[in-house]
Amino acid sequence: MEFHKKVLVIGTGKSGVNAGKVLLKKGAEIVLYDDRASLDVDKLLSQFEDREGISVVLGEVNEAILSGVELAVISPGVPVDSPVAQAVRNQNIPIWSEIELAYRVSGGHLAAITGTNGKTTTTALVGEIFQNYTENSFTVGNIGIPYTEVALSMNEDSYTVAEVSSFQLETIDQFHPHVSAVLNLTPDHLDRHETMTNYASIKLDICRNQTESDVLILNYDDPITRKMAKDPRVSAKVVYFSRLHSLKEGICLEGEDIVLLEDGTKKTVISCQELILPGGHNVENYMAGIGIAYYMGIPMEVIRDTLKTFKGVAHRIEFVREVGGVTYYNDSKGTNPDAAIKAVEAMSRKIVLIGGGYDKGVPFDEWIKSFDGRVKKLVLIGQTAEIIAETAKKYGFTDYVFAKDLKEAVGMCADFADPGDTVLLSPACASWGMFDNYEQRGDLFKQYVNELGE
Ligand code: UMA
Repeated sequence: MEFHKKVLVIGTGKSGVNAGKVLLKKGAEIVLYDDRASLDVDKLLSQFEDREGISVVLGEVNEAILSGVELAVISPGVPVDSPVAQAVRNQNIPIWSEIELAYRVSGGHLAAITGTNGKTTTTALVGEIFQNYTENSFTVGNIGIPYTEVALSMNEDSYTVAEVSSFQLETIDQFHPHVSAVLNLTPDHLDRHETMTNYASIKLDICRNQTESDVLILNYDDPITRKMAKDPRVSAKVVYFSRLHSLKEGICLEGEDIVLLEDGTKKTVISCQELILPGGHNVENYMAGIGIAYYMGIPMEVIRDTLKTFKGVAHRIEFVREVGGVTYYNDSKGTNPDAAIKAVEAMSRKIVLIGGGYDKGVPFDEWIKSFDGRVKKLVLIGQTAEIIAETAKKYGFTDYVFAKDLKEAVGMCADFADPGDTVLLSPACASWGMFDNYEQRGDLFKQYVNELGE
């Protein structure tokens, strides 16, 4: 597919830059747009082989930037109701998500995973299974590697697993995975999607181009994803996984064993005893990963071998070190209350918890309720610190303090924690505003923890 067109690329982070490179290689002329007027243009352009065919527009949007533009490719972080996206729509110019562009220019076997939590771990697991099956495999998307970064290296034999966020799904068109999965749905990103109904609906769009020969994996234990099977957009075969119920078809537990039931036959996949990652939520991630890999046609032996060795991902309940009998865990990926609840529940010791960050407009009630005697002190940082404190007070939890930044928070935690306790960074909030991303927040946490004396 060639693009002899003028294309507006909205956002110049890693999605925008890689989308731009793909478009240039495919013969397009590109206009890079970013709302940060102060952006360093030389630094931006230094990421491209040469500057031919590229123009840059920064700051406020005016209609002139759309002159001759036939297509826009939008980065996930740019809202679809932002002034630039609205201007594009007003002129009836199609807007593609960066993953849509990648999908159109790539090929091969595609699995796509969405949901509120567990998608990075599940994507990493499926990616490792694919890798153990064929070197011609790719792990892309919200996990941190833009799909467009590697799309042109794919061919019809490639196996790709993409972690896709609601932000990326909002502007798909023909994006069509053979196996898709919606792992669970709890409040997140409501500042952008406004209602849970809208957020859930965008997530289910992952399957809207699938046909009867495709598979949609859904969590039976989650009331929202269970009901999705009835949505008119679902043409794919639905396969449920369940940790809490016995199923006639799908993936579930039989005692300690994870089993896969299909057309009246049962395959025992693995015993939970053989799995490395702790917590019930990880059993769900494993189950989803098994289903996705199996329906992508990967032999069960490859799946099983990978399950036994898979060690999870950085920043997700990641052990950092033990100092003076206190263990430190980095769960910077706990960017919403539900993810943070899972981290609290996975800890076996009393917790000194660091929480707070960017305000996505989600309630913190369930998170505070999950403390339930487990959290002995809460150290609050960021934009949401006051809101969290107010919620905590409502439930009678007053053991909180405020820290001016993450460094001070780590120091306070080291003082509050006694031998036998755990210090956990699991903020229940996005990192934006204080940090570039959750990786930077987690890396800094690990750095400050490693700087603590013995
Ligand atoms: N920008 C604008 N206008 C806006 C907003 C942003 O011009 O209104 C510009 C910024 O100035 C910046 C650029 O857009 O220059 C950033 O684009 P981006 O936010 O889409 O960031 P990328 O670097 O392209 O990273 C994106 C994802 N970021 C977001 O969804 C916010 C990354 O997910 C993803 O790993 C990457 O693409 C590759 O696919 C991160 C994320 O936080 C991890 N995801 C959310 C989550 O997991 O909860 C959805």
